[in-house]
Parts: sequence; structure tokens; C-alpha cells
Amino acid sequence: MSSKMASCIFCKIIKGEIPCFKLFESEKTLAFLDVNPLSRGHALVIPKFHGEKLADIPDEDLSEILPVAKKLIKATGAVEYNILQNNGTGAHQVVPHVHFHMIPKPNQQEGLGIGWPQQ
Ligand code: DGP
Repeated sequence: MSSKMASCIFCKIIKGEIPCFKLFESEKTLAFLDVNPLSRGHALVIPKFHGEKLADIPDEDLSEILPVAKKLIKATGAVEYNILQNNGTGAHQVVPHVHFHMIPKPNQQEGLGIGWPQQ
């Protein structure tokens, strides 16, 4: 394991060393609530493969990302939303492990209810 991986906060979440509110997990993909949400339901969908930028991730490790983001946004009930992915500090990337933000427009989360956490 590289030292970058060992110190990566999202790799630690994947390994269960740091807690998260998990929304979806498969062999290649994890989705969980953002600790600092921009709106209720703000989630992160990440490949388990460690890479800093989108171009570092093999295509097969990205295959579930958008379908999972789509499922999550449907679960929130929001009709307007942003799917956002930052690459590089100049592009506002803070955590150096590829992640896609799924950000429902505030006050459109009528679907948030049973099974969806309060934030
Ligand atoms: P970015 O600027 O695209 O790198 O966004 C990183 C996001 O990651 C930011 O919205 C906060 C979130 N985040 C950082 N650390 C943690 C953590 O330990 N747990 C969770 N759930 N989210 C985190």
C-alpha cells in the first residue's frame, strides 16, 4: 500500500477505520453522506480504487458511479441537483481521493423520509 493510500481519509472510510453514514456499498463503489453538507442529502459517491484525479481511475472502477448517484438523487426526491467532481486544489479539491458530490437543491427533498438520515 502506498503512503498516500495509508493516509487517505476516504481510504480509511472504505476500510471502516473512520465512521460514515453509508448509503450504498458494492465491491467497487461507496456512497455516504458528506460531513459538511451544502444541502440536506448531500452525498459523496466514490470509487474504492484510490486515485487523486478522475484520470487516475480505471474505467471499470467508475462504472457504477453515475448509476449510484442517480439512485441517490431519486431517493431524495429533489428535482434539481448538482453532480460535481473537483480535480486539483485549484479546482477546489480538498480530499485527494476521487469523489463525486451529489447535491440536492435545498428544500426539494420531499422524498427524504423513511431510511434517509436527518442532517
Ligand atoms: P472536495 O472539495 O471536492 O475535495 O470535497 C471534499 C468533501 O469531503 C467535503 O464536502 C467534505 C467531505 N469530507 C471530508 N472529510 C470527510 C469525512 O471524514 N467524512 C465525510 N463523510 N465527509 C468528509
